Amino acid sequence: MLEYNTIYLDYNMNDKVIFSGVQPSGEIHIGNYLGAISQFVDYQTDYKSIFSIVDLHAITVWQDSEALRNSTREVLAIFLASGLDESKNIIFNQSQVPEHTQLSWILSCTAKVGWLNRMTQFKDKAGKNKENASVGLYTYPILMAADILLYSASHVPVGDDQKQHLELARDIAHKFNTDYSENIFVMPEPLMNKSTTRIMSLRDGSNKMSKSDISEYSRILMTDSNDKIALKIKKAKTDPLKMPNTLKESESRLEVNNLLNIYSACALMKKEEVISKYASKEISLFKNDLTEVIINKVEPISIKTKQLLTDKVHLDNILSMGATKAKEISCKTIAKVYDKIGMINK
Ligand code: AQP
Repeated sequence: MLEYNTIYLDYNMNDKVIFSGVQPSGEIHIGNYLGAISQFVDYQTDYKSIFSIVDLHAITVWQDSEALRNSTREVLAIFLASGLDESKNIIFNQSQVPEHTQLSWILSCTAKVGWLNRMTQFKDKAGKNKENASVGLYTYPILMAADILLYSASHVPVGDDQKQHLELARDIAHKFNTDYSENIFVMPEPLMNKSTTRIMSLRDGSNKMSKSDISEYSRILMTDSNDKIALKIKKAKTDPLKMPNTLKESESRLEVNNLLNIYSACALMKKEEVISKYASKEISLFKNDLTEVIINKVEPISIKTKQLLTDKVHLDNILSMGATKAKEISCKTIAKVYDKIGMINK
């Protein structure tokens, strides 16, 4: 049986608390790792951290049930293999804590339709076919507000694409607090990623690397074999020129720029240093070195992840214990909220 510290049970509103989620909507790629998971590992020392595998968000678009179960365990295994400590943080899958959906409903009665209509991510994700998108995809930002406010998160790591959703969470919190004349919810602050770099698709430097991209050659998975990584980098789109000499030149060449960003993030080297190391060299030479740098980062995590995935019972226990921890906090928030809005809840 897993034992957990109880330090989270007593946290008060002045603590620095982080909430962040990853959707089990496909296999985790190096963009998810560099843009989010690797940074979670740093946050866990300075913040009380709650990391959720947000399966309820994932089903806003169709998910095969077996694939969803596998992805949920895979995200957890990658969290652990990357260095997240399940005894120091709360790590759980969202659907095991029903308070997320309970609060989401209440907040959907606070938020205004006009606020949701402004969300650009819905427009991007639903595309031209928005009449056929799920209602869940439309109301997704309200569930995200519930995720954050349930735990009095003071900080939320956000990339550019999530800034608008965090603003909405703040608007909802402010309106609720004002409507009921009490600061029930903590106002969450954005925590901008240390590296603001978006990792882009290996096939098209103007689209972000994404789990749901139809081309498997658009992304490096955290469980790819070394040969697969080498092949994907070899096939990665570039241009016929030699490597750029300056940052300005690099930024005008989307695909090469993206590969330089990946190199810089994996090797923990300033981008300027990477540019000067490879200035005017052949792209093929740079690609060989990049492959090595990526393998150095991915291989140890991949090996550990695969080991962890052989023991599903252990992984499911971690999720269940994390959910128990999460519920101890979320139940208190729901009780306060129910009381405030006049629900009889004995
Ligand atoms: N390409 C990326 N570069 C940097 N960071 C990224 N993140 C996602 N893609 C990149 C960050 O990873 C975290 C988890 O993302 P998510 O699972 O919640 O959803 P997402 O942003 O929608 O990720 P994907 O990979 O694009 O999945 P699908 O295709 O299912 O939508 C977030 O912190 C995100 O910023």
